[in-house]
Amino acid sequence: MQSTRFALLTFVTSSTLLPMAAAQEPCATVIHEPGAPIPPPLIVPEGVIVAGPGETLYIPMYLHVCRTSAGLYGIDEVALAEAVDQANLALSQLGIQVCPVGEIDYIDDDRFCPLTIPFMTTVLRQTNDVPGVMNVYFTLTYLYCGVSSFTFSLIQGIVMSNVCVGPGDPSTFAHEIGHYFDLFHTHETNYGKECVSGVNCSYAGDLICDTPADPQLTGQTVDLMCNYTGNTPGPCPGDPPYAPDTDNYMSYSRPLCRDRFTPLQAQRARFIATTLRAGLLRTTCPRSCTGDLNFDDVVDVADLGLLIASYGHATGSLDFNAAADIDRDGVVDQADLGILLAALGRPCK
Ligand SMILES: [Ca+2]
Ligand SMILES: [Ca+2]
Ligand SMILES: [Ca+2]
Ligand SMILES: [Zn+2]
Repeated sequence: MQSTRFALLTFVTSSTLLPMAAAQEPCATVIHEPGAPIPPPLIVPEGVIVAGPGETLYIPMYLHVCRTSAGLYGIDEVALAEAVDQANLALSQLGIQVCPVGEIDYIDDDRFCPLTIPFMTTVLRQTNDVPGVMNVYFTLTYLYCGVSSFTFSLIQGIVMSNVCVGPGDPSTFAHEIGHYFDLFHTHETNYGKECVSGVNCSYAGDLICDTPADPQLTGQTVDLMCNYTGNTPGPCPGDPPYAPDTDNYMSYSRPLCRDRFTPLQAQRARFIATTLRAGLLRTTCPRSCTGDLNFDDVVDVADLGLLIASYGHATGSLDFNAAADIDRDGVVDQADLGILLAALGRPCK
């Protein structure tokens, strides 16, 4: 990756950085949400078989694109497809791939685009979400580059800022998807600070032993060649100074420096994918045929059940399922039911 990285860095230094980029929080994902119980540490059991090497885990992902009420400022479909490709390139290190399913759900609402009020992130993630898949919302925001959910988070789903994708930031989307499979920031301190010596690596920091202790990187402590330039002393007695991994996707290093998940991060993510997120797992990318609302490549009574659960609901209602609105007129009604019934019993080809 070294030569690619150098080329990308050259690209960024010779072009104009977004003026807002420096002030924008890299990631707003937190383990301990206000008012929620502190989750117990997540430890992958010793010797657990998570999946065979090379066995890819496929995760269906429903994409929602926010625009203003006038239909402006939505991420364009080419940029969106590139963001997904970039994420999958990164996620291949985890043996995980995300599969866009269904039609893009456009949400035209000035509350969400531009997204300027933090609470709207919560409201947005409960808007038009499709059950049984990973929901990802792209919008214009300068509050953060992305926010995700752990398996234990109260509100599920990912929100990505339109300005944190593309050639200048090929890593934020993968970082947020990493959180979705319970990968923590390498600088996480919810469970205590990880010693530079690594002595407490299994129960402090990110709870992962092949990621070195990280003092929380910033653009100020990582240079353009991705070297750590800080001199923060380690947090434990006898610790040498920090020597963090500036390449790690789950750090706050420069977006162009992040190009690595470690083997133990892959083990954690695959363990979570095959256990707590097992309901999302597919053996291949779904075909997304008409009427297949749960993306299992067959139109059957399960899909009918999903449509009925959302029946009569319009966009904005908590029970509105964007996938059940087959004709995409903003309401799940008789017309959608008719389309599904006509397809009932058919496998997706
Ligand atoms: Ca660690
Ligand atoms: Ca189905
Ligand atoms: Ca409809
Ligand atoms: Zn994060």
